[in-house]
Amino acid sequence: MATTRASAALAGLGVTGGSVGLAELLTRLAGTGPGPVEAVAEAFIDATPAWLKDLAIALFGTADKVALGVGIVVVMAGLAVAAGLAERARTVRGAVLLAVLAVVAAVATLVRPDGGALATWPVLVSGLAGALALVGLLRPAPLDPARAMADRKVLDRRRLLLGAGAVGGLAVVGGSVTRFAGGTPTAGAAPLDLPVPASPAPRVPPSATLDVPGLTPWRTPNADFYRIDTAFVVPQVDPESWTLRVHGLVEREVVLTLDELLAEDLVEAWITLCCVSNEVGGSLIGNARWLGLPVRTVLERAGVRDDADMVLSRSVDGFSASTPLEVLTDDRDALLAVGMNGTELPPEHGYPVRVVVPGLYGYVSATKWLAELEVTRFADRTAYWTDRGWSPRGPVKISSRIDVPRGARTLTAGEVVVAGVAWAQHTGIAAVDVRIDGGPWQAAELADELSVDTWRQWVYRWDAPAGDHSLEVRATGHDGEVQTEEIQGVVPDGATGLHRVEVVVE
Ligand SMILES: Nc1nc2c(c(=O)[nH]1)N[C@H]1C(S)=C(S)[C@@H](COP(=O)(O)O)O[C@H]1N2
Ligand SMILES: [Mo]
Repeated sequence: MATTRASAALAGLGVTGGSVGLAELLTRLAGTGPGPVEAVAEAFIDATPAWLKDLAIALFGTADKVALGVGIVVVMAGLAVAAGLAERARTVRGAVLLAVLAVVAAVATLVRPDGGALATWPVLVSGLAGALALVGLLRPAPLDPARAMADRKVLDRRRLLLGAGAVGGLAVVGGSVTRFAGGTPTAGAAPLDLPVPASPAPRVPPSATLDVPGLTPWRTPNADFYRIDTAFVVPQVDPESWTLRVHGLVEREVVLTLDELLAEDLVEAWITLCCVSNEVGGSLIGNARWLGLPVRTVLERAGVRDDADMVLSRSVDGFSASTPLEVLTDDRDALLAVGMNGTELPPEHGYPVRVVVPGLYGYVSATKWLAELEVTRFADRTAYWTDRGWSPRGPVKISSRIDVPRGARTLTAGEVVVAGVAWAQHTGIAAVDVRIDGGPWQAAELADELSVDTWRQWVYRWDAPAGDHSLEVRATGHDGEVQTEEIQGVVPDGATGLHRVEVVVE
């Protein structure tokens, strides 16, 4: 009895799913490093050039990882079906395809910063098992009628294998779906005994916030803080064994444990962090109260040599950021942060220690899951995103956003409250203006400025006549810089242009 195409496809799916499931299970049991799914996803992310990252974030926003997860499942399912069909067409052909996939996953595991040669055996063993199972399952039935009895046994064995494979496949799909749908695991972030700051952040006076419904809150709660990173699975860092190594162009290497860091005089500061991939009017920005040790303290201790002009911060998962030395040694609150809004860092925001630097986009400063600071030179080292087409330096560009009214709304004629936020980190916002239908710029009212490192809320009360209208906003910094109208995309160093909202007034 020849196998039908449908059951060959099913066998491919079952065997592939089962062997991925086995590899994940063995990896977890052995504790050797990343599983194959994570390794392949992260290798894919690492191969992502600026335009593709840009597209993924534009299409999926902070759900980019869910999209990648779904994409991987779909591609794997396609390859699994192909392996089943190939095996049916010709014995061993599908098995070779599975073996090649296993080798690809093994290479991805090999090159991961948390992987290595030892971490590859689960995927290789499972790949081999899958390949053998596929051959066994789809082996053509013998033509010899004298072996009818044996045939029955073969069929039973096939059914058994198919069942096992299908269960494995379901387990993988189920596990993946719950993982992607449930977001990232938050286990493992042991609460830290955060000290009282030696230099506390200022209290936020009521005058620093505006009471406008729909306006973004001045302080972004941790749970609402945007998340952007290359980690398909959130790195779990053990606070007990965590160290920061400061090396490179220094007089003496410094190694700091978490206890040592927490015993220092810590500084608390309000800092607005934003992503270079934030489109004009976008939401990849948040404001939090960070607690940490000034980066300059550890740099002073290490003794930076005169020929250095950059610090490359590296994470445990292979990300890196190039930060100009001068912004880490001047008097701004560039922090090795351990606290965010009064608690330890959430796992997805870099637990236990990350960098936060006022005035720079995250990709050149805000390394999460920090592992080391290499004091170096822009001429000698390049950072993660620089290697993928982004600028080596990324000072934040002055910008502003309209939060209310939201676009495409129908409003009632009369007073309409227009409000939003504006930012120019480490320069500060001096003025915000609003323009209706391309007319003259009109001054908006500003909430008080708590720090030049944070965004500022603004409001403009508009006497709205009936009709279709466009609202635009523009910010001016304390240095006199006026937000440009010139439109530029996010690559290579941040978007420019004005945020515009279209409304209908009746
Ligand atoms: N380890 C690591 N740190 C990282 C990144 C990353 O991919 N890996 N992304 C950076 C980027 S591009 C930004 S915008 C900020 C975002 O920080 P958040 O996720 O806490 O908002 O983290 C930065 N730090
Ligand atoms: Mo970013």
